[in-house]
Amino acid sequence: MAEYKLRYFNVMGLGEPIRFLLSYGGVEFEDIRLEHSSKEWADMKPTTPFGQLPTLEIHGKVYSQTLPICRYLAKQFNLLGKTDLDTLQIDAIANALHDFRRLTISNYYRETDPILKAKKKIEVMTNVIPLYQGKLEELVKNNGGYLHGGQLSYADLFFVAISDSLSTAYESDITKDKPHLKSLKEKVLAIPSIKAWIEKRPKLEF
Ligand code: GSH
Repeated sequence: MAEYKLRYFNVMGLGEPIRFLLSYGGVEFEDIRLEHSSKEWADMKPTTPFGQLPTLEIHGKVYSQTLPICRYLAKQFNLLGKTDLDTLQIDAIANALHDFRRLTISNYYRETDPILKAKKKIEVMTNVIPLYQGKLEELVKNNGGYLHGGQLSYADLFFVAISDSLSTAYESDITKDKPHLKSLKEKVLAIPSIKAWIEKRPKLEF
């Protein structure tokens, strides 16, 4: 029986960075996917730590919050850099990526009111996406092909894990015209355990 159980909805979303990390670490996990409007989720919601998913069950105890879960796994797999200051910077980048996804996917792309969505689209396309694309490209350019410290960290895995969702909202490849980001993405996708995960995961839009 898997000692790790990831519970999330049937989208890449915030579950995907955790799935990437578990795959990277070679950890067997149960990938439990719920439907957002299901009775199963309505019944489960009040039993979760803060009423939301993802949660990761480890040896029978349920933990919540994407970034701390990623950070915990990153520690196990040596993806937090060399020094405490490296870790501070890697955490900051991962947190910024979490914000980038929230502003682009949760706030704009999943907006159901068409008038509001059109308004949010202008802000996201003209301000949010160019800002994050530019900042991330600079980081990779100045850090030897990784987001920090010239070596793979969980921030790199986080970026690549959310990049397909970002591309869906952007209606184009999120690494388009950003050669450093593009090559980072290719490098991460070439890691054998990540490659194997991509091949077996469900094919989804975001
Ligand atoms: N701070 C949480 C994290 O980073 O994990 C946010 C989690 C979150 O926003 N979860 C959403 C959710 O559970 C899906 S992406 N929505 C369903 C609900 O609130 O009922």
